[in-house]
Amino acid sequence: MKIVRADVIVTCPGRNFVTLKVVTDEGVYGIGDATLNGRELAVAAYLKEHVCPLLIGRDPGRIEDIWQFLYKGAYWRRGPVTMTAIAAVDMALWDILGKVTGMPLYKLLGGASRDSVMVYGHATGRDIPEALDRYAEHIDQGYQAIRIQCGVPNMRSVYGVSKGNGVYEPATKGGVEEQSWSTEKYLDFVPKLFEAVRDRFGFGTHLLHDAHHRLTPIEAARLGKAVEPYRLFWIEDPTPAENQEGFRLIREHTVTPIAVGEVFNSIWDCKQLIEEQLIDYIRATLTHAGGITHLRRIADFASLYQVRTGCHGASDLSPVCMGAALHFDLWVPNFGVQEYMGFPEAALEVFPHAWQFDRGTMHPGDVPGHGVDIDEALAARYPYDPAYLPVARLEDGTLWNW
Ligand code: CS2
Ligand code: MG
Repeated sequence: MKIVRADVIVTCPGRNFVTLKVVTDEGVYGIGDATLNGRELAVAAYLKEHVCPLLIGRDPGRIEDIWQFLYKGAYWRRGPVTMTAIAAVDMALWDILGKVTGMPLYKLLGGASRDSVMVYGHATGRDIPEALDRYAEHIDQGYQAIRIQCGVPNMRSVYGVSKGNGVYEPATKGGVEEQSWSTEKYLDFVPKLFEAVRDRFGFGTHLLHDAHHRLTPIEAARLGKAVEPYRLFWIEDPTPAENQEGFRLIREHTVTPIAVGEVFNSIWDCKQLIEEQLIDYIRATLTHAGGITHLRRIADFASLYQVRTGCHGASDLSPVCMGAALHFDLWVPNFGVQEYMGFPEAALEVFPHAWQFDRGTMHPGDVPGHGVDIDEALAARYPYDPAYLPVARLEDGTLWNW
């Protein structure tokens, strides 16, 4: 079997997605997600100009060799664009292998380690009452794990709160939105949010929260310590993780669990965090961390240190990633939780999928491969529509971490 075509499909059914389709001489094809929110065309060009031509004629079954060829062969290793492009190829090749063998991806990896995958939903509100109402709705839908994000009094804008009733989407069209941020106002407020959740709903659900890189290590330590009575499942991205040893300071002060990694693209971004057990969950994804071939290396390394997976699953990772991630989650022995933000209706139509949602858990289905396809004719009706992630500024104007 040989690869005869590799096409990059850019579409915007409710939001932008980039998909790679790899076609073999026997007509079998596989698809992979190559979406990098706000930098979609960089990955599309990397694939079109520098990767797809090098795939033609290769045996799609040599997944590992192609991964190593694209990683080492680039010379300029790592980085979100390179690793997202490699991930898309990898996902497509594993999809082909499943179709050729007639096996769902999770069985190719080693079979199911659980019956279904626990996912967490997103309760957001402009204030505590509204956020609590959304939290209640998620409990009614059967979610066992719920992330809560809320507006902060006297702060003009805030991370993670849906602008309407639809799926949370941070990227904005027509330019870069400038949001403001005050750590002081946030740290004064957010413990009250968690107290309100526990007062109204008790401790029967896993409570998650995303600090989205906004704090310094000592501020993160202060927050972790302050919220220990509310027993969070995790605080996510408490501080930027370029300086992995900074997390030692957080660990010295608090037992609140930490999740990091959605912006990571290789094992090197999290090696110290894992081997020093500075985190409890690794959030790296199939799409941005080199696909199944690399993410399972990260997960296996993490399992040596009792660090569990908590894959990123925002709506800006495509339904292709969602489907493949559910296979990965069903297999991976050190599974923690899977994020599930949902998708615009148009996206679910462009990407037919086998996965099922059932009261806070999901299953990838048992069709061969990862179980997600792309309707190219429908995708062509949604042209790329440039959109950028916001930036955050402190109230004195300093450019901060969004
Ligand atoms: C967030 C994301 O889901 C999360 O944990 O951090 O919504 C993130 O802001 C987006 O994926 C960025 O594109
Ligand atoms: Mg996050």
